[in-house]
Amino acid sequence: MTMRCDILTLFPEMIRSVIGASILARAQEQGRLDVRVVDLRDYTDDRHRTADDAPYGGGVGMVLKLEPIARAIDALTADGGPRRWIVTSPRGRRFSHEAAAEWSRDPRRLVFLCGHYEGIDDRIGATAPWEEVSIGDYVLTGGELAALVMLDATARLVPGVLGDPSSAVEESFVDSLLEYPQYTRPAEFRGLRVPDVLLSGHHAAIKAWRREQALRETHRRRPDLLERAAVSEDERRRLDALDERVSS
Ligand code: 6GU
Repeated sequence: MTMRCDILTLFPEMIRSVIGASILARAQEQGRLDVRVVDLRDYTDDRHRTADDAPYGGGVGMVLKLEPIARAIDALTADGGPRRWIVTSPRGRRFSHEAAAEWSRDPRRLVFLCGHYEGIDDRIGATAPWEEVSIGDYVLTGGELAALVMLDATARLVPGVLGDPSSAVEESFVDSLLEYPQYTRPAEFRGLRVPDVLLSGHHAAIKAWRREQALRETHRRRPDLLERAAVSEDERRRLDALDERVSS
């Protein structure tokens, strides 16, 4: 499988530099990922390559102009291939692991239009069936970082992108538990020891310890996740018992 996407941006170097300095570069070389970066300024028609302008009606900030985006879309869709249209916006629905998993299986090219908070001329709504997506409740200077976050989270779920097929693909948030703690060599450093059970070679004991740690860490840090997690009656009782010890 290959993830295909087009990223429409005013800062193409920002996108290229991040992809070039990450595992995504290898994924591109191996053909698992095919990212095209489109510089919206290439679709402007004035000497200054103007892609934004002051808002009608007044107010602060600049608004992304309609024409460069519409022309970039025309050039993009000349091949007629199916596409999924995503525009980054802090007012969009919240991006999540579930969205990443769904996008990673979508056979369409994903188009990411990197917006800016002051906005994009609202008439882009007529250019394609855009889905507005946000990465969280804070405001970025532009949608590039948001698009990169979504690209990265999605691409790592495409089979082969991470190399080892079983490697971490759907680790956290799928079963709604946080990860258990990890350790690597040395077994002791400045008196800090790795838990004995991990050095024991007893696979069943290690598995049970990891499960217990994942449950406890989730209970402590993100109790909201536990509500939809697959947790047995017995495990729930043990977690409740932890609370009683704390409050007494
Ligand atoms: Cl998708 N774009 C911008 N500009 N800011 C954001 C965002 C997106 N998500 C959270 N903040």
